[in-house]
This record gives sequence, C-alpha cells and structure tokens, in this order.
Amino acid sequence: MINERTLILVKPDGVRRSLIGEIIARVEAKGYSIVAVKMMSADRALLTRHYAEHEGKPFFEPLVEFMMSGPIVAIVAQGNRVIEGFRNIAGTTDPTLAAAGTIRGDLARDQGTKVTQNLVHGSDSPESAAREISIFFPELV
Ligand code: IDP
Ligand code: MG
Repeated sequence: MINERTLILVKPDGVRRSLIGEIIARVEAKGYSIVAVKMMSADRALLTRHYAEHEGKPFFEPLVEFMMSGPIVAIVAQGNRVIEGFRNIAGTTDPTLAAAGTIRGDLARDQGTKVTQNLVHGSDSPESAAREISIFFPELV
C-alpha cells in the first residue's frame, strides 16, 4: 500500500538520551514521511491497550512501568511498506543482537533490567498499525 502508515514510539530511554531527533532523522533519511508527532506521558490504561498482546507475560508489568517512567514521543510515519521498513531500521528486539546500522543495534545495549530497553516501538502488521494509531492518535482516524 503506497500510503501505508505505522506507529512509532520513541520510548522513555530514547527521550532521556536525547535521541528523538536522531530517530526521526533515520526515518526521514530512509525516505518515509512523518505525518504526526506527539510528545506525551502514557498512562497505564493506554499502555495496557497498546501492549494487550503481552498481558500475562513476565515482562508485562516492568514494560508498563518502564513506559510510564518518562515522556514518550508518538509518531505516525507513512510510505510504501513503512511497517516492514521501520521494523528493519529499528532492528531486532534484543539490542545486543540487533544488527549494526539499526537504531537498536547502533544506539542501545542491554541494561540488565527486567524489561528490554530498546529505544523504539514499531507496529508489526497493518492490523497492529491501524489499532495502535487509533490508540495514540484518535484524531487521525
Ligand atoms: P518489539 O518491540 O520488537 O515488537 P515485542 O515482542 O512486541 O518486541 O515486545 C514489546 C517490548 O517488550 C519490547 O520492545 C521490549 O521492550 C520488551 N520485551 C519483549 N520481550 C522481552 C523479554 O523477553 N524480556 C524483557 N523485555 C522484553
Ligand atoms: Mg511488538
């Protein structure tokens, strides 16, 4: 889909480390369009909706606590195959194993915490993207 959209989050570790610009720059340099940006503090209710698929997993509560530990930046990016493309430039979940050249591979490492701190979230399918964009940007839907 030419106008495919994805939800990107700069997680609290990315904001704390002043990597908002670096992360947005990588998305733009790849050629995707930024169509919405919002800095916000996510509450438990919003994060429980966003991470519904992970409820019950051992890292769920640490994940919610981490995501509430500071402001985040929610971004909608657009372009042909942006969902797959952003996941590729973000790198794999574990930053120790994420390939060099990716956001997680270049800029994150294992911090020894219960939840993996890996700077960014990116939607993993068209269904997830639509659901997640409606959670963070109800005004866009
Ligand atoms: P993703 O962000 O690469 O899509 P998911 O499996 O959707 O990875 O997990 C959501 C987030 O939960 C991850 O980005 C990471 O912060 C955290 N997480 C995932 N799996 C683990 C784990 O096994 N241990 C600790 N934290 C995890
Ligand atoms: Mg995921």
